[in-house]
Amino acid sequence: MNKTILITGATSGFGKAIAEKFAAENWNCIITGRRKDKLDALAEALSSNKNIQVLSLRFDVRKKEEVFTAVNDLQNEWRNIDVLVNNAGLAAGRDPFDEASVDDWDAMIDTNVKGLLYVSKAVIPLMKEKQKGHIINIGSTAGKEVYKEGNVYCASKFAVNAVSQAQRMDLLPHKIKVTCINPGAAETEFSLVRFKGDASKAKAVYEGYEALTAEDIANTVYYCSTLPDHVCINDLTITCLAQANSFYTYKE
Ligand code: NDP
Ligand code: 8X3
Repeated sequence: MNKTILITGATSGFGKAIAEKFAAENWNCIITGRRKDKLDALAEALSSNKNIQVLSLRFDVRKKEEVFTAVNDLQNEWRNIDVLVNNAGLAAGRDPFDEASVDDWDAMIDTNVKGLLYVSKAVIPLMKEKQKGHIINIGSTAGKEVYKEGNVYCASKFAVNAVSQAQRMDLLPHKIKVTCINPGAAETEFSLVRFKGDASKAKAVYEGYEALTAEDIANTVYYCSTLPDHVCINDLTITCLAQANSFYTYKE
């Protein structure tokens, strides 16, 4: 029987690559996000593998009701979720603390922290029922060391790190694994979103070195998900060769 993965933020970047990787490995996929056109296109592409089932759920992780309704309404055949990847997230702006926008702060805290809490809270009962499951939270190097003008984005990823540690302890009695994966810079839509559509500013982030790709992260998530039952990667930081930590990248 196929295993099932639920991925938040599957419409681009890491989430999309994770869906493609797991679908190629014959996992049933629940793909989620806000952009319907992107979800539909991905669902159609994944469904070319006739060995798997694909379900797309459109919801905004910031909206508690939408999250709980989507998960609670899952049909029986979709309630057996083996892996949840809490990936949906964003950086909004990169400004000194005193100049940053409060709306940007709200967007990051609401999505990266509260969204992750809501989705986890909705899915955990399904895993508890079978006393098995794996939650993979996408943190960041920004959750390991704060960098200049990273303020609230970094804070939101420090929170992901803390929540992952807490989940791991509290969910142990239910045999639910919790892994926090902390990527460094990877070229996705991330910087385009951060710089609000400014493509040249976004591109400049990845100039002078070879950044990670979304596929690198998908392969890492797949590795963590397919270890023996008694093995759990608790915390994993992954950067490209040129990046030493959150604030030092060697650029040619
Ligand atoms: P992308 O911008 O390419 O993808 C972000 C995904 O999150 C999209 O699918 C988007 O879907 C979804 N999303 C954003 N807001 C919401 C929301 N409110 N409700 C539901 N879905 C939402 O970025 P990445 O793939 O790079 O980022 C994925 C995760 O990885 C994020 O948590 C990010 O912080 C983290 N990360 C990224 C790094 C990088 O350098 N790229 C490095 C370290 C961590 P839609 O817009 O359709 O809702
Ligand atoms: C995304 C990577 O370096 O922009 O979390 O914070 S970075």
